Amino acid sequence: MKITVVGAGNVGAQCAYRLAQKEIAEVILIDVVPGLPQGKALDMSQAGSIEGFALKITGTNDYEDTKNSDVVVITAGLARKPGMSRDDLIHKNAEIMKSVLDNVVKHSPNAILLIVTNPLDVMTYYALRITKFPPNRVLGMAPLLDAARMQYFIAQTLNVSIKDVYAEVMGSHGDLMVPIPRLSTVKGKPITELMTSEQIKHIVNKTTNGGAEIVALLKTGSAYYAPGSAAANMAEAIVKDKKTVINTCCYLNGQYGIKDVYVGVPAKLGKNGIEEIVEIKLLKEETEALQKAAEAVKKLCNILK
Ligand code: TXD
Repeated sequence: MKITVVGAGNVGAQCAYRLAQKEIAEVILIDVVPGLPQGKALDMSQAGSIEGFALKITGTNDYEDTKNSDVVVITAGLARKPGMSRDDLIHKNAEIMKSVLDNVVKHSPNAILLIVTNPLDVMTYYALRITKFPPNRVLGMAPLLDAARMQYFIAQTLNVSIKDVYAEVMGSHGDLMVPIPRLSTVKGKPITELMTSEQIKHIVNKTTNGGAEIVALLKTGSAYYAPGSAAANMAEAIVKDKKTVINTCCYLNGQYGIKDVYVGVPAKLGKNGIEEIVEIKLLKEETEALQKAAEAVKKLCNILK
């Protein structure tokens, strides 16, 4: 198995490093900057001696080396600066995505694409249009990260282990994210039974602004440890054919009353990419929030037409 990570910046490098530690596939790290992926790949390979993994990691600027990849994770693109929304990145990142995708289609026509570049839902849709791959082979990473953030805030508020917390987060990766407290639990108990509505409101707010909080603190660049780990976990689910349900940015074609757009929903991931979109029974207001997010993504996608 071969996994290519496009973009050897913060998220791409963390993703490649986590993949190497998992020892599930050969890893290729590619970037436009000469030396950057080569240097990072060398550094990671040498860490193998300390961390106890032995796996081929290649850094390159040449797509020839990515040939016949099974999974391609795309992190190439600009990251947000303080005060910027994810949507502000749309034109520049679409341009970068276009050049990356042309190369990926040429060298790995059967790959499953895992998009990470922002604005996530729009870029994933754009990738589907450019590559003309079937929708099960084009998916995006964000809801898993958003759920991890919500899990962290719940664990902090209740003073419990993050490992005991499950958070349900759907919708788009932005202001119209749809965290669902009713379906978020600590060892099976909904958080709606464990905290006040004020606390829940605060957690929902913190989750929606989770990325911006880190951007403001870092001042240069955006989050990358959790995003890189999330992308690696999803790639692992695909390569190992795990059939595990992970909230994923998926192409919907009627599910949840939404058509021809990408938003985050639970999906079963395996060797064919998205193997099933899981439809959870939502309350009317939850469905409406999801549909509102989908409408907003659609409007942004139209900018790129
Ligand atoms: O949840 C999510 N989906 C996200 C998305 C979470 C965190 C970050 N998110 C987005 O990922 C972020 O808004 C950016 O759009 C991407 C990458 O973020 P990262 O923090 O890794 O940005 P860097 O460190 O600037 O790295 C980007 C790299 C950099 O090394 C560039 O040289 C490279 O992308 N780049 C390219 N590589 C290959 N091919 C082309 N054309 C190219 N252009 C730039």
